[in-house]
Amino acid sequence: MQTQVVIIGGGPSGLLLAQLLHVRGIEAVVLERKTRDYVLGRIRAGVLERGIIALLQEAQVETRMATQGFAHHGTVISYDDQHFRIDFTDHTDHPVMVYGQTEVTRDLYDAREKTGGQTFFDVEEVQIHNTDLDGTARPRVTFTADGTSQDITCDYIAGCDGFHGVSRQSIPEDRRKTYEKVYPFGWLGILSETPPVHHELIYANAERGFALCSMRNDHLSRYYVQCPSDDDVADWSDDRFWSELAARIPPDFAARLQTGPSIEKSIAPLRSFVCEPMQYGRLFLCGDAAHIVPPTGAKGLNTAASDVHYLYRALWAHYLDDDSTKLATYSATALSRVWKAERFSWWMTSTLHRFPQMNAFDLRMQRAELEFLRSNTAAQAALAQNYVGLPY
Ligand code: FAS
Ligand code: PHB
Repeated sequence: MQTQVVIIGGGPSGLLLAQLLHVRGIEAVVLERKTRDYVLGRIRAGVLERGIIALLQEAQVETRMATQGFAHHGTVISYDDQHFRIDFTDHTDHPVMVYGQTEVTRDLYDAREKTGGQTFFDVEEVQIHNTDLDGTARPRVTFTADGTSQDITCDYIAGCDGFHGVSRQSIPEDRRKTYEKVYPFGWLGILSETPPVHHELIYANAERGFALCSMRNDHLSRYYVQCPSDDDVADWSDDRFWSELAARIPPDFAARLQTGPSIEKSIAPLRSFVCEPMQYGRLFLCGDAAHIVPPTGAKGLNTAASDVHYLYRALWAHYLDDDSTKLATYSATALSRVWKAERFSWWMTSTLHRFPQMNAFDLRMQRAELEFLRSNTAAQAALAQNYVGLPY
């Protein structure tokens, strides 16, 4: 087979890139290791920055966001049983949109199917060939689908296959450097068909650990509590979860917490990770294939979107204007914003979580950070600008 772009990974990065390229008449083939239902079954991000919302519009994706999304103009932060609100719109003129990653991915799959673009599901043994630093040769991707071996020659490969994919590993080890910080805790998350405890998100720093109150809609709540990284989700009954959550949020919120059975419950590890560079010849990495953030700043999906924005514009300039300068500088351009998202996610995680090894001084520093945030307009503006999304 021949095509212009092979996209490895049918998650939000891969699908958004495929849709944007389609709108510009650029052909892409998507390879996804799992089934569509499996991909849609993963409960992940919940908050969209203005950038990904604009990209979905540019990709002509008919999202249900207008009817099922919720604009949030601020968030609540609590510590030591007190809480304060940070107003996004006051500081940035932008809200964020609460609309689950699952819904974004569903909208993208629906759009993909309408284009008739080729998507292979359940692929196995994906291998990348013919990539070199100069990008002289046209790369090839081999894989098996339905037991049949396939071989695609293309102009470019977009590695959108997440942290455990093949793309990053296909860059020779001596040509890539990785940066990593593994946090000494994870997030236990549940989904419950209960009304959210508050109409905006609550980020709570409590003596017993971090908690986050989020939602998907008026009758579907998403909650998280910090837990030891080696905890087993089987040890967390719903009752234990609800009592732990209630103990970590301010009493006035805890008093109106509506509990119910969990319909999804899982523990996600927290890490910060970046691979440099994000390209090798004609292979380009997007999203979790290149970087991971702790979800505290709601930057994972949103930073994948900014990578896609840069790669889409670079491919568009190449194919339509014969200008390959953006392709040559993709990694540097994307990494400049990636590192700012890494910083914000690390800062939110460091400020809101209780680390096992914190001493009395560390705790006072954390409280001073939160006191400064509560009392200083510039500090709140800085958080708001990062949270709604730095410009592309
Ligand atoms: P993804 O991992 O979503 O998609 C990669 C796709 O590639 C997958 O469908 C995978 O099956 C496929 N694939 C892998 N290897 C392949 C191969 N060899 N061949 C073909 N296909 C292959 N972000 C937030 O902002 N907020 C959150 O609350 C949040 N929670 C998260 C919880 C968990 C457990 C995880 C893992 C991530 C979470 N994230 C969160 C981050 C998440 O939203 C990612 O940033 C987002 O999914 C990135 O999208 P992709 O880059 O498309 O990667
Ligand atoms: C979510 O709703 O899943 C969510 C919201 C904000 C975060 C992380 C997760 O920072």
